[in-house]
Amino acid sequence: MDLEALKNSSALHPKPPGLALQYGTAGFRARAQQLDHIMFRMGLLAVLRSRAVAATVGVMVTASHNPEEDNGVKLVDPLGEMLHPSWEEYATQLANAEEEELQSVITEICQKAAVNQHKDASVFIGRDTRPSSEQLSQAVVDGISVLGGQYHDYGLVTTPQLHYLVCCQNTQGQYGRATLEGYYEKLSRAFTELMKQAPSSGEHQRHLKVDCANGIGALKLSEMEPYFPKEVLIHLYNDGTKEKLNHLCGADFVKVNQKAPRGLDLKPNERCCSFDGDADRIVYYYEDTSGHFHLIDGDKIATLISIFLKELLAKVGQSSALAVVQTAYANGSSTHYLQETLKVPVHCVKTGVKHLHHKAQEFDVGVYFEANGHGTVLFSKAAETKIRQLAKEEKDAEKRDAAKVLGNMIDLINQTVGDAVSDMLVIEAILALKGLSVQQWDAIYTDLPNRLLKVQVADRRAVGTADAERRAVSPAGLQEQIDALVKRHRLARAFVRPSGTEDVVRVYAEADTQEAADALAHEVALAVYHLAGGKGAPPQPI
Ligand code: G16
Repeated sequence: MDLEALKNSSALHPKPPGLALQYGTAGFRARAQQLDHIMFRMGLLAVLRSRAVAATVGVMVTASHNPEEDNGVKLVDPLGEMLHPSWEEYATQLANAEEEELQSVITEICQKAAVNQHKDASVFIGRDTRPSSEQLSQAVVDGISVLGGQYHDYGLVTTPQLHYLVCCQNTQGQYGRATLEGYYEKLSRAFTELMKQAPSSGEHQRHLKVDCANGIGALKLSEMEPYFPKEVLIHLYNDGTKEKLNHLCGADFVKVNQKAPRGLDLKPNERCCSFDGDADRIVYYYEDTSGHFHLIDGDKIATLISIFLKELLAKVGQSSALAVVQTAYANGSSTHYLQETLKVPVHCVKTGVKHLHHKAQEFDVGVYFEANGHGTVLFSKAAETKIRQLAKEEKDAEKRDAAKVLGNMIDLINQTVGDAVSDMLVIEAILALKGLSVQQWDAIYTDLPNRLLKVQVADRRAVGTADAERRAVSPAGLQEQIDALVKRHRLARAFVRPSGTEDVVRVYAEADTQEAADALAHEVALAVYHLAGGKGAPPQPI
């Protein structure tokens, strides 16, 4: 380590005095102007991580669903997973070290994590379309360079594309080619194969309206369009040419507000979807002829995929292979349908795809989705090998065909992380293959009415949780109040948790009617406000 060079380079990316940030649900998030030193230091950390694992790692500059003024950084591990939790602590330590401590913190991390400073380091970099992203990714480059790491800057990419590229690089091309063209070709080849099997539904052309949140999804979908089969027509809205990123649009806006995004002209019964700012989440929706908005969120996506995979797995003799992973936000009706009707085991883990991904790895086929539309499917090596073998060698035509469809599904799904583009194509293929309309999909079960709220408090860490975030353990008395409030409503459930991406406490409530869900959410929000040091005006009734 060239200490003089480190000192000089770090001085160009100074840490604002007193600022302390935490590696949260998906990396660091804050106002863009607070992040220059964080980016430089995450460049440093990426080099250390790459040396520790002797592989390429990724750094994605994005704040995903947050407002355009924010930015953030997510680190990607060698197989495209989120950064290993044991390194999140190092990330926080490095981010918050004062200038004079920087070198000793690096040395300490190297000792604790057995990093050989003389090894090669390789980092892939990507960024979203925020105005601040280009400069911040230059700070990442500075951090990588000063520690002698090599980097490849892919520039504007979706977060899942960067995860994919890192995985391809470290599997020597087994997962695919580490280029955007390789990504487009792999996904579109599998999608085209699947669409060839779809019974003609009378709908010769399949139209889908996509709200791109004024983000990177628009750019990348346009690049991919030439690869799509010609009967699939994707219409892009909110492509970033007119409005601000995530402003009144995008998957998070649609999910939280349960209404259509601005900038997309919604016609009755048309199938539409929204991506988030870095295209790793997707939700579907439509408006019926009476103008009623129907949200089809991550839970319904998980359900559709599970139904489809379960049928195919039964055909190839692997019916017990499937499990679903959700979080506390999963609608009670979805969990009930999956467990009681579909008879699939369901597991609940803490918010954050890293937790869902980890749990899903325990199964032969692990479907995981957060209600907010972030998710994917993981196939174990053993399951994939068996499926590929059946697709090639099986004599029974029905079994062989089912294995072929599963094989194409494996190629179409981005197993490294939730991917709005890949998930969209998976859903479009399933709807076409099963001959299902968006209304029929929506009708598989009826969501319990629910409400999500945010409460501003002085320090969100005042709220502590347990049992996969379903119970509050602090501040004292909060859980007792929630329990008492829940008892006043039918089919009710509520929980609170500190956000890991925004400076708020989140409140979720569901009940038998929308009025009851709204009232319960408001009552719980007030309890949080009073017991956890609420800031500003108290939460207002909905
Ligand atoms: C990130 C995480 C998701 C999480 C979301 C909200 O999404 O990747 O797993 O659900 O933040 O987290 P929180 O409720 O802690 O703020 P994204 O799409 O913003 O990167």
